[in-house]
Amino acid sequence: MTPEQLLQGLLQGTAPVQRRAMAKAITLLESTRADHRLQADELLTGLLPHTGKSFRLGISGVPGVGKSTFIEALGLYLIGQGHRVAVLAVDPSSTVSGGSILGDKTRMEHLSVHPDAYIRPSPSSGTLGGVAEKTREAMLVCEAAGYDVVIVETVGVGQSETAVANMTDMFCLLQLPNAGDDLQAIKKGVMEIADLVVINKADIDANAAMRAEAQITSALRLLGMHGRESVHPEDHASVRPEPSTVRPELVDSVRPELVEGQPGAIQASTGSARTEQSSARTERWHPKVVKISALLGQGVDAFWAAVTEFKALQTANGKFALRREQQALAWMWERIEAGLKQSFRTQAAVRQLLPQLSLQVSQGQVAASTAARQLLAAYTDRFTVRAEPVEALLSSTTSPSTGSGRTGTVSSGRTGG
Ligand SMILES: Nc1nc2c(ncn2[C@@H]2O[C@H](COP(=O)(O)OP(=O)(O)O)[C@@H](O)[C@H]2O)c(=O)[nH]1
Ligand SMILES: [Mg+2]
Repeated sequence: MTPEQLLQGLLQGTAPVQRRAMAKAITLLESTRADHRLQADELLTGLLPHTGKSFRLGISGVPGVGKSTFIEALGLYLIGQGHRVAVLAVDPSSTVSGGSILGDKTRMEHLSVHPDAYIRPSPSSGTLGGVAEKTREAMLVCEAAGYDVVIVETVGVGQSETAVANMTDMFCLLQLPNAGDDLQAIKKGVMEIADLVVINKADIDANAAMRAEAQITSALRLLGMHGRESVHPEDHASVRPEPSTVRPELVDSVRPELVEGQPGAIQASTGSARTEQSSARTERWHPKVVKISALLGQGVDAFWAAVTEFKALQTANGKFALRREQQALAWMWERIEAGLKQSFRTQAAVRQLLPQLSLQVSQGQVAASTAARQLLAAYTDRFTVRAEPVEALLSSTTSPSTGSGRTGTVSSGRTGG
């Protein structure tokens, strides 16, 4: 199918045609072949005007916390309310584990076969950045096909929570009502990026759930109090590190509402998800805590009420659109940086220089910054016409910029770049 045919299938196809088109479109987007990538970009450009109308909900939590059980309950609840629900996953470890969602389809027994639900496992290869990119693009496919709630699930692997928070409108953290579970989340910096903390399995021990609620509520208040001074997101939009290296203190470069946390403000949200929102227009969202039992389907309505409240508030104060704008720009830069790094590492002159310079740097013979400058000069030289052979770079530390563009010569004998 051509990108045009895929697009038609997505937008106008009958239900079975649309499902097939979605699967094909996502497979095309996940392909790493260069010719596929061109078609994929054509498809994305065609899709874009039809995207953005869904609510993007991130859900994270340790294995066993009840994500799949909860998504089953929530998905069916939302379908009951007339929504169409897509479930995607970001799991960079799924190559090993075989994919989180696929194995979990048994826990999403009814949702996975429901005509108004679409469930897709995590792309099964690549770095976190690559996996997140594919999921983000799959999200656009789902939106174009008319799914108005897109749930992105992640198990906490590396920085996958941050990646999911940075591609969704709201990020929810599922917690067990155990003492200590919250500490893990705080240590990992995940609590900080949660818009809503959900205590699951409240049915097992109501008292434990209540204690967890109190603990997490005060933890959220502390995180708010110790929030860093306001950093304007635009400052970071162009210098975002790769997700794998994002430091917790930078994660809310797209989360201004969390940076400006004020002491005490969180109290308004303690316990109940349904708080007054009298001055919504100027108010900021303060992360809340809700207790549920995914297994018994209890508290799903309260959860969704909190989500609805969040969405209304964020829309009224302008943060909803702002967050998406910043996500799109941050995403662009993240991909540019990843692309540049890849291009740099595979460039012939760089590959030629890298082993020796790495050795020299590790042995203290060449300063790291000098080596970096030389490598960058060798890399940028490909864009200019030079006459000198690149070997000159190795012997010269004074004028690296006079290196060579004759990478064809120097890379002979080194193929596969
Ligand atoms: N008692 C109780 N058990 C639950 C609840 N939610 C999930 N479970 C159970 O916890 C286990 C792990 O759930 P699952 O949804 O697979 O967790 P995931 O790994 O986060 O996707 C399963 O045995 C579920 O039946 C709950 O609210 N109460
Ligand atoms: Mg699961």
